[in-house]
Amino acid sequence: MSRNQDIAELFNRAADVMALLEENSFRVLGTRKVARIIEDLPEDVKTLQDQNRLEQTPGIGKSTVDKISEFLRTGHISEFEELAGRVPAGVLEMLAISSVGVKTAHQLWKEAGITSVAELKKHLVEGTMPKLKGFGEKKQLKIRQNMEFMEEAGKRIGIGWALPLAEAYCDTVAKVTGVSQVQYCGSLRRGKETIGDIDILVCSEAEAVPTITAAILAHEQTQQTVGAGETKISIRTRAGLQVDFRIVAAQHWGAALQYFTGSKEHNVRLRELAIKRGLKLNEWGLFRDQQSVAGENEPGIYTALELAWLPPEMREDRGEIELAGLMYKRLRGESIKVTDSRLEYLARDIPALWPVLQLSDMRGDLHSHTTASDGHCSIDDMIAEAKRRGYEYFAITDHSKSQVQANGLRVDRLMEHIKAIHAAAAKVKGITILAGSEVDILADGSLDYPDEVLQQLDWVVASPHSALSQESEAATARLIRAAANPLVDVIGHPTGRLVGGRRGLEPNMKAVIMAAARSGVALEINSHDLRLDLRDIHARMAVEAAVPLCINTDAHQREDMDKMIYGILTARRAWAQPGNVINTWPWDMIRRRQESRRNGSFEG
Ligand code: DGT
Ligand code: CA
Ligand code: CA
Ligand code: ZN
Repeated sequence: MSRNQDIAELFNRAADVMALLEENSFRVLGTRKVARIIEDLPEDVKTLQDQNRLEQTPGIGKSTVDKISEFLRTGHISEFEELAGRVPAGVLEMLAISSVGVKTAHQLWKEAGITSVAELKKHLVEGTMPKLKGFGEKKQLKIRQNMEFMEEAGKRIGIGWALPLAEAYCDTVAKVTGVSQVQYCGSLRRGKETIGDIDILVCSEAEAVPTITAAILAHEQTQQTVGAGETKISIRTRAGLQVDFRIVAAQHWGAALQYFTGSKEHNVRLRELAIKRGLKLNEWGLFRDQQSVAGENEPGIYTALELAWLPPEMREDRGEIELAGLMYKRLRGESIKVTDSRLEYLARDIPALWPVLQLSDMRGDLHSHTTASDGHCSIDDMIAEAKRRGYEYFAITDHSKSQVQANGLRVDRLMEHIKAIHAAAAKVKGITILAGSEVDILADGSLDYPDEVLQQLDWVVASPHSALSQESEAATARLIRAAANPLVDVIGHPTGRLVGGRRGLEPNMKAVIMAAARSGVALEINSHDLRLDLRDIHARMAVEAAVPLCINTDAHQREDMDKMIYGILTARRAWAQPGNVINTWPWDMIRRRQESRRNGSFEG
C-alpha cells in the first residue's frame, strides 16, 4: 500500500468512527470525500507537501493539510485517535467483516450491547442473537459466513477452496512446453480438511523455468510474488493464499514428490529408516554414499526402504509406516507378525497392495435434497444428474418436519413426496431411486417421524441439526438412541460440526461407534467440504470397529454431487478400503442388510 492509501485509510476509518458516534453527517461525508481525494492523488503526498503544493489541491483544506503533516511527522493523527478512543475497539473490528456496515455495527453496539467480534460470533453460532430490526436469519447467516471466511483467510483455508485453485494452477503450468509432470503436494495431496498453503511440484527441463514463472505470474489469481529462486517461486493469490512452486528435473521427481507431500512426521520416520540402512534421504533422492539408489519415482523410494507404497492421505505417522513394512513382506511372500496395536484390527488381512478407494468405486449417493425442502433442483433434475454420473442408485432424502426453516415435510407432504419420487423413478431406467428422508434426530435422540412413517421409506438418513452445543453425555445418549433404531440406515453428519466454524456435538465417539456396530447402522462421511463429518480420525475408529461408512454429498443442487471427492479423501485418511464404504456395494447387498436389520435377523 502506498503512503497515500495509508492516509486515505485513516480518514475513512475516522469517518466510520464519526458515523458510529452519530456525528453530523456532513462532517462524516466530508471526511470520506477527503479520503477519496487523497487516494486518487497522482503524486505522493510527501512530495506534494515538500513542494507546498498540497494546499493547492482542490478539496483539501487547511485542517486536512495539518493532519497530513502530522502523519508525515509522527505516523499518526491525534484528533482521529482521540475520536477512536470513544468507540470500543471491538466495534471498529466488526466493521472489517463484509456485510457489517456502520449502521449494523452501531445497532449491535447500542441496541444489543455487543462490543467485540468474538461476542458477535458467539451469539451467531449459538443462536442467541437478540432481536434487532432488519436482522433476520438471512442477514445473520451472511455475517456468519463472512466472518468464518475471514478467519479462514487469516489462517488455514478449507480444502473445497484450495483444491480447485491448485488444479487451476496445475493446468496452467502443465501447458508450458518442456513441462512433463505437475502435481500439488503437501497437506492438499494428503487430503486434509484445511490447508495452510498450496505446494505445487513441477517436473521440467531447466530451459522452461522462465516460461513457467511467466505463466504463474500471468495467472488471473496471482496477486504478487512472495519469493523466487532459481527453481522455486512463491506467490500470493488475490484471496491472500500462498502457493509454493518448486521445479525439479526428472531424475529427482519421485524424491521431491515424496518429500513435499509429507507429512513432516512421516518424512522424519522415513529418514530414520534410511539412516538405519546406511542411506541418506532428502528431496533430491535416496543415496548410498554419493550414489543415487532411488529418486525418479515415488514408489521407488518406498521400495528401496523395504516399504509398500501407500496413498498420500495415510502419511501422517499414525501406523502407516509399520503397515507398509508388513505389506512389503507380504508382497515378497515372507511371513509376518503383527505387533503394533494400531494394526491389530487388520491383522488377518494385511494386504500386499493397498486397495485405494476411488471415485469410480462409488455406486450411488444416498443423501440429497430437492425443492420439496431446501434443495434447489426438482426430483427429475436430481435423478437425471445421478444417472448422468453413472450411479446405480440414488436416494432423495428431504428434511423432516422439525426443520421448519428448511421447509421440512410434515407427514402428509412426505406421503405425497414419496409418491412423486416413485413416479419420477418409473420414468427412468437403469438406476434404483430411493424415496427417503433425512429425519431429524431430536435433542433426546428420538426421531422426528414415528416408526410407522419411517417404515414407508426406502432409505432413512437420521441427522442431528439442532441442540448442537449440548453436553457430551447428552450427545452420546442422543446418537446411541438414534443408532439403535433398525429403521435408520445411516446416521448423517453425526456431529454437525462445520470446518473452522462450529464445533458441533462432542460425544464419546467410541461409545457411539460401538452402538453402531451392534445395530448395523452405517455412519456418514458427509462430503460437503465444510462438513466432512465424520472427520478423518473418527471415521478411522469406525473402520477399525468394522462399522460401515456411507459417503454422501448431501447435494442441494446438481453440481453439489461434485463434492463426493472430499468425502473420499477423508475416507482414505481414515484408512477406509472400498469394502468399508456401503455405497461402493451393489444395491442388492445394501438392501439385504437393510432387510435383515428391519426384520431383526441382523447379526453384524
Ligand atoms: P500445511 O501447508 O500447513 O497445510 O501443511 P503441509 O504438510 O503442506 O506443510 P508445508 O507446506 O509446510 O510443507 C510441505 C511439505 O514439505 C510437508 O508436508 C513435508 C515437507 N517438509 C516441510 N518442512 C519439512 C521439514 O522440516 N522436514 C521434513 N522432513 N519435511 C518437511
Ligand atoms: Ca502446504
Ligand atoms: Ca509450503
Ligand atoms: Zn441433508
